[in-house]
Amino acid sequence: MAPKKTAAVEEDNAMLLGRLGTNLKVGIVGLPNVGKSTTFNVLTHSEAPAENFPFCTKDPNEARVPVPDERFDWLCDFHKPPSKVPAFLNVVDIAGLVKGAHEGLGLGNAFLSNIAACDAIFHVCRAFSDEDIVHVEGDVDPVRDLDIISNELRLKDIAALEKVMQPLERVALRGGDKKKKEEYDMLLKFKEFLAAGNDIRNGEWDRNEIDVLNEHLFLTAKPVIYLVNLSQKDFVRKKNKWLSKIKAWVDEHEKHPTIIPYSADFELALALMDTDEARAKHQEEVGAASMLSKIIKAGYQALNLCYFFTAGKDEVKAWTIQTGSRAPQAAGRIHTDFERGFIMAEVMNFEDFKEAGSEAGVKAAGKYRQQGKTYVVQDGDIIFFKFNVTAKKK
Ligand SMILES: Nc1nc2c(ncn2[C@@H]2O[C@H](COP(=O)(O)OP(=O)(O)OP(=O)(O)O)[C@@H](O)[C@H]2O)c(=O)[nH]1
Ligand SMILES: [Mg+2]
Repeated sequence: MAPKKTAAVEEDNAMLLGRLGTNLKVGIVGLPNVGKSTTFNVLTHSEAPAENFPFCTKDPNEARVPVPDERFDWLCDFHKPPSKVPAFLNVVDIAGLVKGAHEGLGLGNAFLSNIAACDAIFHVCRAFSDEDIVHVEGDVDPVRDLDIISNELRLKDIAALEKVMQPLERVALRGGDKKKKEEYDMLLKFKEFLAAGNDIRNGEWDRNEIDVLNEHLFLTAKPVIYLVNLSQKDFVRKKNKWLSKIKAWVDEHEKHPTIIPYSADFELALALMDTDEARAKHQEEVGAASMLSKIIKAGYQALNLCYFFTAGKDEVKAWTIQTGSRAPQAAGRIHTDFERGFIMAEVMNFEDFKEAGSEAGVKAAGKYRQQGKTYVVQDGDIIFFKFNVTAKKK
């Protein structure tokens, strides 16, 4: 059962675009045959089909991947518990999108509904040249491809808006119903914003507008991380003729631009090696490092998620919460009783714990804190909750 939100948290989250919750997903989106499934496989250690033909993926593949965290590893090493539970990122591999998808071309609308079910997007864009790998547009041009994908998503949002505006239109134009007119005008504002080539996530919206946007969860409201798929060679030498053009495109289009250059091929080569030692040796020899951790962490952050730890000799666990959650809501992730009967959170900062080497040491240093209901939990806090189980249900 989803934990009840406290009024304070609802207030804090009121200005955020997107679904609330902790079970959120990132979808891998891009043209057909650009390396989406290969990326999905290396990210999640899966074996989804990733063959050299467009529309190899039809139905979405979904998997979860542990979020790499040195603090978590350190805590596990320290406590050596039998149970170790990291945080997870849910990733969905989606079918390729082509020009005209919003009108049903390619795999069209089914595919777009798979994106709608995600909360953020890894936009994979092909910047590797390989004569043998079919490109649906005939040649490699990632900037053109970025335009194609972002246009499709916008056109789909415009079509969705038109659908909700249609029944309101007559009422709005007659002007009798003030509320309906206001709603219509707001939707029209969104539509004009999109039609001018902007994505919803990059707009400045007030509280009322965000409420309405969150009723519709438009595709272009989802945060996007641009993953630029390079050849192994270009990735290793950190050079590719498209990179600066891609960066310019993303900087021009995004309020918070995030681009991660990587090579699906390089990651696959690493994945196929037998041991961690072999992987480490290869990375050192070629002078390039795997980007998977960075990609996973960026995806997790784009979902506006973070985690706190509970740590002891039985278990070390990372508990996913929405960034900005307060202590009772975080407690509710563990058990609803913890939220209902919340008394206080005893909190240690990870670095303080690492430095002191024990709870007693943190206490002696005066850094063991007792926090109340309004405390905003920080990423990586180590928490012990005190609660009263006899508290009445509200
Ligand atoms: N040379 C090279 N080939 C790659 C790279 N990434 C993927 N490929 C190849 O490109 C082909 C398509 O890869 P997929 O991962 O199936 O691509 P996709 O985007 O999931 O394709 P669809 O599901 O058809 O949309 C496969 O033959 C991959 O081996 C890369 O970085 N370099
Ligand atoms: Mg695929």
